[in-house]
Amino acid sequence: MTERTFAIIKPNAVRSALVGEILSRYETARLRIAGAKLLHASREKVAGFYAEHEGRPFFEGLCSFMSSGPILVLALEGENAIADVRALNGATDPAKAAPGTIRHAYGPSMGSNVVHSSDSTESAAREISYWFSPDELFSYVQKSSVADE
Ligand code: IDP
Ligand code: MG
Repeated sequence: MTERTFAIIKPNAVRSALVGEILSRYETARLRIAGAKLLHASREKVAGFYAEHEGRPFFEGLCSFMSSGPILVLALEGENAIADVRALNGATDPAKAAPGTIRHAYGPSMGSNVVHSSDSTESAAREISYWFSPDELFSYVQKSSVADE
């Protein structure tokens, strides 16, 4: 089923010049970039995004880290996009992430694990609308080679 999911390239990955590498992995997996914005979120904006984790021991550190610099927020569209982006990103703890995943390749620790992605249909819908307005989202056909147009 064609669906959209939400992803973030976290501040340490932006600072480490990994934006191109990570976007390339998503595009190579036939995911289409439906929305993309570089922004520096406030602590309050991040806290609202991660509201489900409020009260957990890592919450304050997570909010500080995620508001420490620019992030790239993404809406990604494709067949099974939600599960596929979770699989490409890998397990939350980079030490447990499977070889070949983004977190395995680049994640230094659980707290700064390079990328985020939605874990369900419901969270994908909530997260996309939390960061994007409808006029910032686009659908188009992805070609397997560069179109002569
Ligand atoms: P997910 O990003 O794989 O969906 P969640 O459990 O939703 O993982 O946690 C959100 C984020 O909070 C994680 O990506 C990670 O950066 C951070 N986090 C989760 N658990 C821990 C922890 O035990 N220590 C430090 N950071 C954590
Ligand atoms: Mg999560």
